[in-house]
Amino acid sequence: MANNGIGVVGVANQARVMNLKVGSSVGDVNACAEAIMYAADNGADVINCSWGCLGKPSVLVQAVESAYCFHGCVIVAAAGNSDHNANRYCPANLKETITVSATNYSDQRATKSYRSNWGTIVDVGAPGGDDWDILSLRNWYVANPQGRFVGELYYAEDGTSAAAPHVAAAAALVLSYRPSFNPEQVRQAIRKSAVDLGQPGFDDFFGHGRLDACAALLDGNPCMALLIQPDDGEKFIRGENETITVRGIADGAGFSYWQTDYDVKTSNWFCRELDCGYDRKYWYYGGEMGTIYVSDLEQDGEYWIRLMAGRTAKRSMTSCRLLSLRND
Ligand SMILES: [Ca+2]
Repeated sequence: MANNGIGVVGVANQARVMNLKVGSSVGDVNACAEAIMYAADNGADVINCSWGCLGKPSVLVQAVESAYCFHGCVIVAAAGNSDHNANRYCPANLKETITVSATNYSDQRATKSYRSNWGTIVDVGAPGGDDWDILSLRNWYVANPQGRFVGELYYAEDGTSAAAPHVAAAAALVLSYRPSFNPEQVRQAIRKSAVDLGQPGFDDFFGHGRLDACAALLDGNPCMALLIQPDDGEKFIRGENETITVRGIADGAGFSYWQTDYDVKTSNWFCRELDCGYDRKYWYYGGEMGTIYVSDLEQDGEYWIRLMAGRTAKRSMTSCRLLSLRND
């Protein structure tokens, strides 16, 4: 029961919860994949993954793709707490998942107990606490690290594992309000309504901003922008790769244009527009949206790519990816 002065309450407190155990202190990647499939097969609308592993194990990739494509599940993933690029961790690094970094009480990056992961793959930030200040139900197998038990039943936690469920719950609210939304529309509604923090516009740490669950319910027709190629963090080698093909999705009600551009990662602006020769007034669904010629990239290192899709420049959605170019 909410608002009775006892314990904690979730963001979507009327959502039904399916708990699936995939390990104790350490999970097994096959069990994680099986749990995702079990949840999808048994009607879960939203799947929260407050865990991750290195790389992109094929069993996880397949489970997430299947849950997303065939079951229409919204899948939320914690970015991780290692102060690394989140594109190293699965399922945060999969294009199907909504990837969540952690913010603190002051809408800043949490730094006291964990340092959230970051990167172009981050969709939004959400409250993840700082200095063990998110109250959660206690796991009975856990000892009492740093005295973090609160009373009999609760446990003080923080990190992106605490941040991701806020977004999963907001996704449940969006779906309860707009049941016809597909997972991509839910993601775009959450992104578009997020409160911009840090560097203006999309940035490496807060993604599109900090979750605003109430505002996420307001737009019934968000435009969609999603880059699907190249993969975030994909590496290209000068001499071996001559071109880099960009593909993505641009769609939505009232959609009127899309644009792709790129620039060196260190710059704040995306100033090199990709001229693809296609008509940008029409929606795209996985089509080619431009080609980057490696010979046009003067220096080796990291580059951003951005897709904007929308009704007007001020009301556009963006999707960003990172690529790296090497010389060997
Ligand atoms: Ca920002």
